[in-house]
Amino acid sequence: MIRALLWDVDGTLAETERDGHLVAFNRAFETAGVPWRWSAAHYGRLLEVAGGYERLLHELKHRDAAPAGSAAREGLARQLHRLKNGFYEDIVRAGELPLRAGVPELLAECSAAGVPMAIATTTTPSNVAALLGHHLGGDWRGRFAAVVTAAEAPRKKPDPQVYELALAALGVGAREAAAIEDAPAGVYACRRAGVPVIVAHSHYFPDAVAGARAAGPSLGSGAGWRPAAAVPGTRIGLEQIRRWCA
Ligand code: XBP
Repeated sequence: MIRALLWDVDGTLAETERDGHLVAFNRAFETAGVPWRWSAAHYGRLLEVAGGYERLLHELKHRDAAPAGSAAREGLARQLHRLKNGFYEDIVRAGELPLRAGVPELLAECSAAGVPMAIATTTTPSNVAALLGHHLGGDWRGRFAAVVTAAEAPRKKPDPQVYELALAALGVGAREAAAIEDAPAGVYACRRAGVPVIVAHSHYFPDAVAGARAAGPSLGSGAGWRPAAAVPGTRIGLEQIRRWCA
């Protein structure tokens, strides 16, 4: 029986990669006087590298215009990442990153039913605080029994660390929780932690991922899911998630 729900953040709660991080990275490049910008397609490929700082370092290693020494590259990546996270917060506060369809309803359903929830993301904690503070208000933390981010789980997905820490904080076994994810790395992390996972595809991750209990286009619709949603209703709710995970 599923007793707790674990939430990924980027791509799952909101389309943060396409509409948030990518835009913010490009603003950071401009501000720092870096002579390149990332296209939406190039960023999609870069998402194979987990972590914004790591993504920047990867890019710097492959750009002729980047500093030659590793210490200089790391310094520039740190500066750009700090700038990017500041711009990301600006974008959130400007209301440009709405929660995805079905997310507010499922959050409210869990709270009303007394089902504890955790955030399980390897993004920077300030990004999580900005997004959830904007949408859920100043007491957003109180809605979650645990919040695990890159600060607590430095080994990024697909490493299972973030899910293992979330389960430990909640005090539930892996099979007593369900995770909501969008990306293959998140699904692998869940599988390695033994957590059943439901995938709501996002802009950058539209394809099926092996090992998910169910996958579909949006928590806001019962249509297009595999296996098909069986609980009547216009969105994916707890009862449906429990059936998929049973
Ligand atoms: C998403 C990530 C993050 C974000 C950028 O992690 O890989 O790196 O793309 O955020 P998750 P940072 O799927 O666990 O939410 O720049 O803070 O790393």
